[in-house]
Amino acid sequence: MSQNQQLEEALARHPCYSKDAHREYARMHVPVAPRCNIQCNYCNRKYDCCNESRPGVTSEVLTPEQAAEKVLYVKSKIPQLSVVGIAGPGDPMANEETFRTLELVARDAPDLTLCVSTNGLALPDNARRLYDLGVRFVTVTMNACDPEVGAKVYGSVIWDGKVLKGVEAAEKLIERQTEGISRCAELGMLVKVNIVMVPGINDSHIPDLVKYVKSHGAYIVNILPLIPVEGTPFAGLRAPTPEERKEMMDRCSLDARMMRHCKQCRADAIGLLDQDRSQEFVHFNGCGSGCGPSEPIAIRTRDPALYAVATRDGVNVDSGFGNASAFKVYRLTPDGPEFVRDISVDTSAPTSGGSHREHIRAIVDSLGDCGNVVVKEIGDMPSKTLTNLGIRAIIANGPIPDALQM
Ligand code: CLF
Ligand code: SF4
Repeated sequence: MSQNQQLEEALARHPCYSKDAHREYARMHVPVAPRCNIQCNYCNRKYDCCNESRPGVTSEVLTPEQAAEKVLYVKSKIPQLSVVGIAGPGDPMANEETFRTLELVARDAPDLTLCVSTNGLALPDNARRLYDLGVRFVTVTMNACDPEVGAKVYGSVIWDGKVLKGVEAAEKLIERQTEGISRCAELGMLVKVNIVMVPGINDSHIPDLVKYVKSHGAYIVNILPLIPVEGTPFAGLRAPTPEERKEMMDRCSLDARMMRHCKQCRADAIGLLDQDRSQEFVHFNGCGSGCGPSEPIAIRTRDPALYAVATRDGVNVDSGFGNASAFKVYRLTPDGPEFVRDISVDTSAPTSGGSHREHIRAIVDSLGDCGNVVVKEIGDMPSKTLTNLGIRAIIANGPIPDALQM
């Protein structure tokens, strides 16, 4: 079968890209990507990325190995499964775990179609990599092509180690999104552009935006309604009415193909678009060794914005993971790190010998919902344990503010 025929066949079985497929074929999201590189004004990081997900429900975070194993398990239970997507809970391109997951799923379930959804900031650098991993369906959420409008939608963009804000942030994001869309389209991938319609902010700009993304290679456009979320700058704004949204889609359908059956699903959604079955599988967590499903266990939700810093003097990152006696927890915000709490570790358990594993376990348990740990050094075993639990280990030294500048 030629590559074009393969793509057409995958398209006919993609429940989001093809309306006819959505009652017959199922998709599964694997939540392997907790970190994000921008801040949208409608997003509360406690929840899933709302560029492609319904906010208000947090997902568990899986390791790539757990995700690949879960895919095989779900595939055995839902024969209509045709697409595996990565859509959060943060931005897939800001998480190396995305690529490992795609690699594992492509290896273990080559008949499934791979799909990715991103804010686009890191897409240009990764388009070829995605293509080489077999991804042919990419969604970019783009809410403006005019930086003045974009500045109202995005609080900040982390670029080249700096936090950009306002028009400068929007300019950079738009430049990268445009390049990412073009590059994916040139490679032969089908690009869907999601636009979050925010009345009074970007609604009057949407027709121009649709023309813009179409001219850069978008295959289909999905106009999503804003869902105002507590604790965000857009909490007090209203969602567009169904009539306003329909009118916008009708108007824009003259310029681009419109998706009209989106369900704004969770980053761990599973099943037909109209019939989410994720709760049936929420506690599935294979052992990660590829030996098949193990006993279901609950996975603690980690907050990707929380950083536990190993420090004895309270000023510097000065302890290795295995001998840490105290951590300071910070939340990383666009305005810098905010202190959250202290953690003291019970150091009575031996740090070597047979009880070393329990000692490490005790430290891990004390980290609670932290998605990241910053330490001077870490051994192979604890590092693997953290990875399996969805906690990122960062090696750093010296003053805490310097270590948290990422
Ligand atoms: Fe997932 Fe998105 Fe792929 Fe579909 S969802 S990554 S393209 S497999 Fe689909 Fe869900 Fe709407 Fe997304 S209904 S939120 S459009
Ligand atoms: Fe939130 Fe990042 Fe997704 Fe924007 S791209 S909605 S900030 S997780």
